[in-house]
Amino acid sequence: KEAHAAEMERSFIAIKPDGVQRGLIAEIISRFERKGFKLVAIKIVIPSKDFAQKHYHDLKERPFFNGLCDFLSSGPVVAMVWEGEGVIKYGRKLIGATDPQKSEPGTIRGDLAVVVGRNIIHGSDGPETAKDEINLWFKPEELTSYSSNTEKWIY
Ligand code: FUP
Repeated sequence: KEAHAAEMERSFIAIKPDGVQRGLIAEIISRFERKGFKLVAIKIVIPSKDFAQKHYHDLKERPFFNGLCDFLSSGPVVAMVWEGEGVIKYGRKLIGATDPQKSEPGTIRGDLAVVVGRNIIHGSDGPETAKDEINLWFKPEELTSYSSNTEKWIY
């Protein structure tokens, strides 16, 4: 079956400052890559607090919002866009439950994190948030579109 890159689903995935500081960039990228998803955008940035508040605007009424935004803007974040069939939902599966105490072993948070305030990775939770987050973090020209040789063996 032929897979057309232009129609493929995309998700925004970010390695938070704790994941970067702990040296988990390659480990996390590797899990998405080995699954068969395709990396179409990547950069490392230190978001401002204002930017972090925009990213987490849905959570602005929550008691942990301020601390969460301080944390996200405390250091470098690896911002990425991953592409593939079902990448939004399955990406969440790879990531695991929000609270690492409840994440299954085998998931990124289950294997690599301990507490909810330091859960190392973010992934879009649906098609609308994926679009919004990709638009917030990336300019259109930063998103690539390419076919890879392995795809004919994945799809
Ligand atoms: P998730 O989509 O799994 O990242 O979870 P949420 O969007 O619900 O939460 C976003 C971030 O808020 C989490 F990654 C960690 C933080 N958070 C807390 O610090 N305490 C909580 O009780 C819930 C979330």
